[in-house]
Amino acid sequence: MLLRLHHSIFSASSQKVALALAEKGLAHESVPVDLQGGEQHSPAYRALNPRGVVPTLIHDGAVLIESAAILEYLDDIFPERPLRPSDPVIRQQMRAWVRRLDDVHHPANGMLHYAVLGRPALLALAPERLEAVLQAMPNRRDRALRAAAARQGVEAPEFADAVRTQEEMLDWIDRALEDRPFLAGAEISHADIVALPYVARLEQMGLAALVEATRRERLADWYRRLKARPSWAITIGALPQQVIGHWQSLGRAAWPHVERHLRIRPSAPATPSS
Ligand SMILES: N[C@@H](CCC(=O)N[C@@H](CS)C(=O)NCC(=O)O)C(=O)O
Repeated sequence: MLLRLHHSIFSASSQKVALALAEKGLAHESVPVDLQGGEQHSPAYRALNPRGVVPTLIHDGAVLIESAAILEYLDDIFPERPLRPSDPVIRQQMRAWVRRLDDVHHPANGMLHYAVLGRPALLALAPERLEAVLQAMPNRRDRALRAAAARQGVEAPEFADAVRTQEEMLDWIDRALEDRPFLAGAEISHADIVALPYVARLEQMGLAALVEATRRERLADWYRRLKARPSWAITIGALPQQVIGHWQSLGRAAWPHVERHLRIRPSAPATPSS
């Protein structure tokens, strides 16, 4: 059994698969893909993943793409330590969560990331190089969002939408936890694993107050419990502190632009917790 994960430690989609592998106790080989250097568009990588995105998991030679589908595959092939509820209704609810997070919140997370954290590097590129970076992205929606992040940053209408969308995600999570400890029932499942990287990214961007100081107490408790698991420590929790510190200072500078789009303003100042 050989599992090889082509990924970036900074990518939310990669983190989902890394978290699932960790929760299931599956050893794997790690192959970093340099997203900033454009390695995702190299012919060798695009032969594995035609959309030029991470992650890609290789299992005994089979090439697996799309993080949500990879999570399903891992539970099909390695049923020990299941990450899917056995009740068909709750399992359906879990899949609805995953779909919503992927379709709606993933692009919003990317918009926030690139408008606040990735923009300085994009603007440092010569205009022709920036254009080439954008044109290399085969998916039109991804390309349009990246262009808006680069050209208008926090002033882009897509940025305001993304802030509201991620705030809505926090509300949805908080509400779902009213009668259950995890998003799809009594145990951790794909739903929690897919949501966690997006909540973590808000904190890593110095926006922890959105999670901690808005009286979304069930959300804050869920987040604390997930961060206490060993799977966190070896994935999202292992990101270099130097990078997180840099992200938090960029996030602090962007805070006024985030705050003005919020429905519920945090009750405490947006001090980052590291
Ligand atoms: N639906 C895909 C989305 C993958 C995705 O968007 N990956 C991002 C990182 S989180 C990426 O590789 N972006 C490439 C780029 O920035 O050019 C999945 O879940 O696997």
